[in-house]
Formats: sequence, structure tokens, C-alpha cells
Amino acid sequence: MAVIPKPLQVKNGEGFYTLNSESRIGIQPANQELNKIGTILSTVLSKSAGREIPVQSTTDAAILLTMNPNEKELGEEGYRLAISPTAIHLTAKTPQGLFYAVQTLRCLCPLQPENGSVRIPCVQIEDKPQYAWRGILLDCVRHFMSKEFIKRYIDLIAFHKLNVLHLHLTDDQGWRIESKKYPKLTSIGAYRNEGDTRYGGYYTQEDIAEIVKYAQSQYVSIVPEFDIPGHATAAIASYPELSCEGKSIPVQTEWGIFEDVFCPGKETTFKFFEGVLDEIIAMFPSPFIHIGGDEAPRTRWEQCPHCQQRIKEENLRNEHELQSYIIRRIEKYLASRGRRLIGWDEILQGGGLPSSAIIQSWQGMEGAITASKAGHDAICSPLQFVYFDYPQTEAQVPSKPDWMKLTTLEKVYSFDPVPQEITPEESQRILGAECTMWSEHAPQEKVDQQLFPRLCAFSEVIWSPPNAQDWTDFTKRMQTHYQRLENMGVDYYGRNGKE
Ligand code: TNX
Repeated sequence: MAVIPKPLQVKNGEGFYTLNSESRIGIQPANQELNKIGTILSTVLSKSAGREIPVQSTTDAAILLTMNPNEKELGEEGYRLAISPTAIHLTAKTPQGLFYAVQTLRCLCPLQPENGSVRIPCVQIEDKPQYAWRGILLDCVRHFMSKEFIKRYIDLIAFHKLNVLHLHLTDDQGWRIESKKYPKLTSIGAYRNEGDTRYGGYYTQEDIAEIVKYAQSQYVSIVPEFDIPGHATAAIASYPELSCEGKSIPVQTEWGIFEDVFCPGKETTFKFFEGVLDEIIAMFPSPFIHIGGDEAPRTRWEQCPHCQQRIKEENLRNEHELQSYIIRRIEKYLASRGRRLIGWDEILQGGGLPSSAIIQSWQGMEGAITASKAGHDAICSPLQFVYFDYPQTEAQVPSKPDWMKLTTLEKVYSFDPVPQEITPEESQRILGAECTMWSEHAPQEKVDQQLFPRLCAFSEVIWSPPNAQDWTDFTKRMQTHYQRLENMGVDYYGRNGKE
């Protein structure tokens, strides 16, 4: 049985359920949401069987999807899947749990029907995830990713039972989201010069609505990131008054960290933050908004009379405290609108952060350790384990200094999102983990080869309990899973599906 991520409990049975001309999918209760899940299951089974397996509002069907609010021990995302020679029962407390039961059933269907018959092995599975936050970041800035591409990724991550898609939407090299209030953010900020051509693109508010809706149908929540106060060149190129110097600068064409950041000395900058955040809040229903906070040089602030004035007026000791002043103000603003702030681990610098702010730890696990000890929730994205822009095979390592970045499949599989240094109580604040796909060196056609198969290992280390994790067993299951990826057109390892 080659299910990835590995389920919590599996009891193998005898024999098979064989899809036949009588096979029907029944749903209970008969409501719209379950009907949608029934349709997803019908698509999977019909494709496998080569004929339509219909969905009906009945309990009298061999394949039965049941939602039962009393199944408390399954939690919000767990499910039970029982396959016998005569029936397939999928049970959960929530629609999301049923959706994951369907994903597991997809892994149990044969890759190809044998002599035209689809046989599904008898088994009893009870499953639920270890962590609630199972995410991936796509950087749609350094290279733009089309709406269709994002939707394809929503399918791929949901199949691996991930539930958060963090979209990195603003940076030095582009601004990728339409603002009606600040139209130059896209008319200027969405494009950069690459030789004689203009490279870029952005999502309209309608595109975002479509992506958000699609993600909801796959139980994926989209967390938008608007990077403040650094990685701001594209915004400053659009509205130069947002920087300390107010000089006109182009959208960046190089990768790196840049000194022109937002000017927190001027009130107009905060007006801008709030205006953009209002639009982001209206577009994304997620309770969480990511405001970046990473890699913000303080050099301009040191020279800026507005910033120095702010430091004085607010009794701040230095520019680090000025950064935390920004984050605190934004946190309050978001909280007043019912949203929680997430920021990269740099937002801990300068202190004074309210405990409701969530820390995403990327420079190792230190951010998560400090955060959880200080009462913050944390998401773990240590670059040593889950930076999938780093090479995954020796062949992908471009040059010597990059050897330390080599992050093999086995290394990803060894990742544990709970740092050793924290107490069991503090570990409750580790919401989960997120892998990242920074795209400086990955235009969208190269994203598959960076993410796969590492995303499969990642899904297992955050879904399955540590005692179910076993590298040898995982690599065996992957042999079947590679064929599934191939069937889905995933270019794992950049081999176009060929080992
Ligand atoms: C660090 S992770 C960054 C990104 C880069 C990435 C490249 C983080 C908060 N900042 O801006 O794309 O490294 O690996």
C-alpha cells in the first residue's frame, strides 16, 4: 500500500473491492458541500474505471461518504476509510476530513486497470494530521506564476494533504497584485526591464477571487504576503515618496537585499500600508496576513530626518526598535480588522511584539524557539531543511560555495518541526511547517523539478507521526508514487518523469 503521506493507522484486509456496473457513490447528509466531494471522488473513480460512477443522495450505495459531527476523535481534518470486498466507507467529522479520505483512496486505486477491472485493496485506515499548518510558499514575484499554474499547484498540494498556500506577492523585483487605490503598483511596479524586454505580470482582483475560490474547494487556505518594510523596491519605483529619499528608482533587476525600504518616519507611508492592507483583507478571507518583515537594512533610516524624528517622538532606542514600531502598528491595525499578523523571524528584533503575532522561523529554528518561549505561535521553515529553491541533487549544485545548500530528499525526510530545545507546553505553539519555493532561479517551468519529490517527503514529516516515519519504507512507497506524479505530468527531479 503506497499512500503518501503515510496514514496514522493501517490495518490491511483480505481481497479487493472491485468497481462494477452497480458501483454508486452515496452521500450523507445530502448537502452541497458533500455533493462536491462526491463529485471529486466520482471523477477519480470514473477515470480509473473508464466509465461514469454516479453520485446519489442515498445511504444505499456501496461507496458511501458520511459526515458525522460526533466523530470527535477524528478532529477537524481526520477520516476513516474502510474498504471491504463489498463496500467502501469514507467517514469524517468534517468535509475536509472526507476530502482527505478521497485523496487517500486516490493512492489506493491501481495506476492502470488490470484487464479492464479496477480493484482496490481491502484495508481499514484511521488517519489525522500531526500539525494543523501544512504549508508551502510560492514566490510569484521573482518569477511570475500564471493563474493556471497556481491552480495546478493547489491540486498538487491538496493531493499531498497540505492546507496552506502562502503567496509571496510583493518584493524588489515586482508587485504582483492589483490595487485599485494605488494603480501604479501594477502599471509600473509589476514590470522590470530584462534587456530589451519588459518582464512581469500580476493578478487582478478577479484572478485572486478565482484562485481563492478554487483553493477553498480543495481545502487550501491562501495566506497573502505583503513585505514590509524591506523588499520594497517595486512599490517605491511606483510611488517614490514611500522611501526616505523620495528618489525615483527602477524596479530591481538583480537578486539580493536592497537599502531603499519603506520610510516609517512619514505618516503617509502608514496610510499606504493600511490602504493596501484593506484591499488585501477584502480579497483574502484567511484569518492570517503575512507582512514579511525580513531583510530590512536600516541604513536609510539612520540618515532620514523623518525616521529620526519618529525615533525621538516614540522614545525608541534605535532603528531596530523603529522596525518593531512598524510591526506593532500593523499588528494593531490587522487585529482591529480581525486578522492575525505573521512575519519572518526578524520581527522579533527590537522586542515589544504582542504575543498574538505569529513568527515564521526561516534562519534555522532559533526564531521558533525564541517565539514559542515568549508565547508566540510559530511556523517552522528552516532553510537547512525546507528551502526548495536550494539544489536537491548533486547535479543541480551550480558551484562549490553552494554545496552547503544541497538539500536531498533524505535530508528533508529527516526534518522534525519541533525543536529539541522547547518544552512540551511550548511545542503546542508550533503550528506546523512551511516549505518555500523562492523563485530567483526558477521560472515556473522549473518549479516542479525543485519541489518534487521533496514536497512528498515534506508532506509526510508534517502529516504522519514520528513513529510512522521510516525512510526505507518511504522510498519504497515513492516508487509507486513516482508513477502517480508522472501521470499527473509532474517533472520531478527535472527528468521529465524519467529516472
Ligand atoms: C531569503 S526567506 C529570503 C528570500 C530569498 C531566499 C532565497 C526570506 C524571508 N528571505 O527573499 O528569496 O532567501 O533562498
